[in-house]
Amino acid sequence: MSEEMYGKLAQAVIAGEPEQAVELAKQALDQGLDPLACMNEGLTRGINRVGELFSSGEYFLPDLVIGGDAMNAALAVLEPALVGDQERETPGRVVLGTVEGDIHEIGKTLVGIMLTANGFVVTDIGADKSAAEFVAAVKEQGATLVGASALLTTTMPEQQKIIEALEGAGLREEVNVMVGGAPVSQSWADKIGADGYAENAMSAVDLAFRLVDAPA
Ligand code: HCB
Repeated sequence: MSEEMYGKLAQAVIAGEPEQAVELAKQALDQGLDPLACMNEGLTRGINRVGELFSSGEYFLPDLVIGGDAMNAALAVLEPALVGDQERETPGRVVLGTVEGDIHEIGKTLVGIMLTANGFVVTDIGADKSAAEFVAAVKEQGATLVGASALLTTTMPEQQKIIEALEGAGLREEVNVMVGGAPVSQSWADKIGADGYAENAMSAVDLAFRLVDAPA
């Protein structure tokens, strides 16, 4: 039954049907399915397929938009179940955002949800945010960890600018930077001097615990 539901969730994203995706997400929770599996096996599989269809020229920009809308709408339904009740002491404060020039927000939002679910205090500054905006948020929140997302090869260099801006502000010693996003890799993270790279939201949580030196 769960496989069938994951398939339907994926299909709602591929077809770009936000209302259907929301309805299915509600049904999945009612049926007691694991929200994380709904995310990974259903919605994420769907949005990855949308990306493939876009790459192969079968889908166009509007298809990406409605696929993203469907994913975001269902994610909002799953979010409370993913986050759960927060009662323990926080392992750390994180500033999270998508870099300047880049409006992709789904992956970053998902990372934020999973970090929150694991007790981190997350300030999500949104998408298309400059290095200066990241630094301002770090100062305001007293964060010791930054998560910077980039989904375009053309916006990846903005991650390096964030590291440089933290250096310029004299904050680099106390603030770790983790980078992610579909085109980002460990070798890119090493090249720009980031403290870590995470391939997905779950590995971002593991990495965050390691970087703030707190037990998971
Ligand atoms: Co967009 N887009 N897009 N897009 N898009 C991609 C990213 C392409 C790969 C599609 C393709 O060509 N196959 C491509 C980029 C090519 C490249 O540079 N290599 C592309 C393009 C070209 C574009 C436009 C330029 C299209 C155009 O206008 N002609 C345009 C860019 C606009 C801009 O940003 N300036 C554009 C626009 C859009 C939208 C707005 C229509 C829509 C986003 C909607 C939204 O976010 N609200 C969109 C979408 C949906 C995609 C795809 C299909 C899915 C992205 C996504 O949400 N993935 C994507 C194809 C793909 O990536 N497969 C396509 C799902 C999430 C869960 O994965 O990788 O974002 P994720 O995040 C993971 C992981 O990377 C990691 O954890 C997350 C959770 O597991 N992670 C972090 C992410 N950030 C992290 C930060 C950390 O610190 C740690 C871990």
